[in-house]
Amino acid sequence: MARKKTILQKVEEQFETLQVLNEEGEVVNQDAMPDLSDEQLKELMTRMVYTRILDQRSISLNRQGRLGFYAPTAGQEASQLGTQYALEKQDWILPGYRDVPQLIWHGLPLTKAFLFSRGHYVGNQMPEGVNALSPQIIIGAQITQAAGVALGLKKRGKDSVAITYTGDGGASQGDFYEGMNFAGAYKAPAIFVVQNNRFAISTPVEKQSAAKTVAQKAVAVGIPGVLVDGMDVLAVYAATKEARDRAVNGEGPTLIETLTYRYGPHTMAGDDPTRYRTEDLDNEWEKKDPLVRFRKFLENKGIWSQEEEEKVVEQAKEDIKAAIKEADQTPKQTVTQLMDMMYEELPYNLKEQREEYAAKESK
Ligand SMILES: Cc1ncc(C[n+]2csc(CCOP(=O)(O)OP(=O)(O)O)c2C)c(N)n1
Ligand SMILES: [Mg+2]
Repeated sequence: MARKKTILQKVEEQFETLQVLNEEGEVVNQDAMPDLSDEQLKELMTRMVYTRILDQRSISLNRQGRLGFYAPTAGQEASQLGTQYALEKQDWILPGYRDVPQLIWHGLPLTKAFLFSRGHYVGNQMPEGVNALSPQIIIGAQITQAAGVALGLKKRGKDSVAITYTGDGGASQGDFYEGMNFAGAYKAPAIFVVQNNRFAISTPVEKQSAAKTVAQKAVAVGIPGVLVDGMDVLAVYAATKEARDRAVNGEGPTLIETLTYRYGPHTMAGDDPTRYRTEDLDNEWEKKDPLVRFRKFLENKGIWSQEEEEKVVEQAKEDIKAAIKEADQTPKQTVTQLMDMMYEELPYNLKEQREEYAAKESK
């Protein structure tokens, strides 16, 4: 006798992966095709190519000792830039440590991104008009903050949303549920993006949760959850655009899970992915590469060429060179500056230390 389907099964089976482009760059879901002009499609490709170069250069600069903390992004471009492209300038980004590309395309100058990597306070100061918090290192902490920022935007009657990013590991944190639950209850205009790259450092997603998808976790808090092919920039864009439209229409938050993969190590601090991932798995995911499939799609449309891509690569290299030079010329941060940035009023023990450092720095 066939066993009756459990409630869990019924819920989980509803989460099909949204895809617009298959691995060959062919449109497999015309209904979900976003309404983007040729220029906008090219802009998306430009951003992905540029970001891939930025990743390669950042890894080299880190190895040369010219950058500090760096979390590689290659493989995740469609998830990162497809979501960001659906935003408006007035929207707020609350990123995790791997989400520097979204900040850059939201207006953070490259120089500041490099200074952030070096732990320089200037890298954490967003320029006027760039609505973003600096990247969160504490896993999951930005989720509750995003719910709060979104509620603030709603109370002020702003036509904007708060978007936040975490990973498959972050989705196991208490903050993740609390933030989504709160935003759902108050219909706050928030978008929660979980970039499921299958690993939290070395812990595979299967050990993270018994749930088949992260997207289904939206059900418990009463908000829509969408599962998206995170290697397909058009699907990611389409899902985020819809989430943003819902949010500004007062319909509340959305959870988006993007299925993706990071090609590189977790960070440049020394983990070795060959110890927790197989070559077969790497190869399987590299076949899904977001740049390869989007390039095929654009070339088939006759709006992209190798020459065009070369220009983007050259531009990226030039910009990076100039930005790292500018970062090098930025005066080193002092201990007193760090203290002054942290406290409006220093506690007495730090006042003493500040005096000591001020004396040393003036020498
Ligand atoms: C609260 C907290 N616990 C542990 C860590 C250490 N840590 C840094 S990254 C990471 C894994 C996060 O994985 P995931 O959420 O999947 O994001 P990914 O790095 O894969 O993008 C952990 C455990 C931390 N930064 N904060
Ligand atoms: Mg992960």
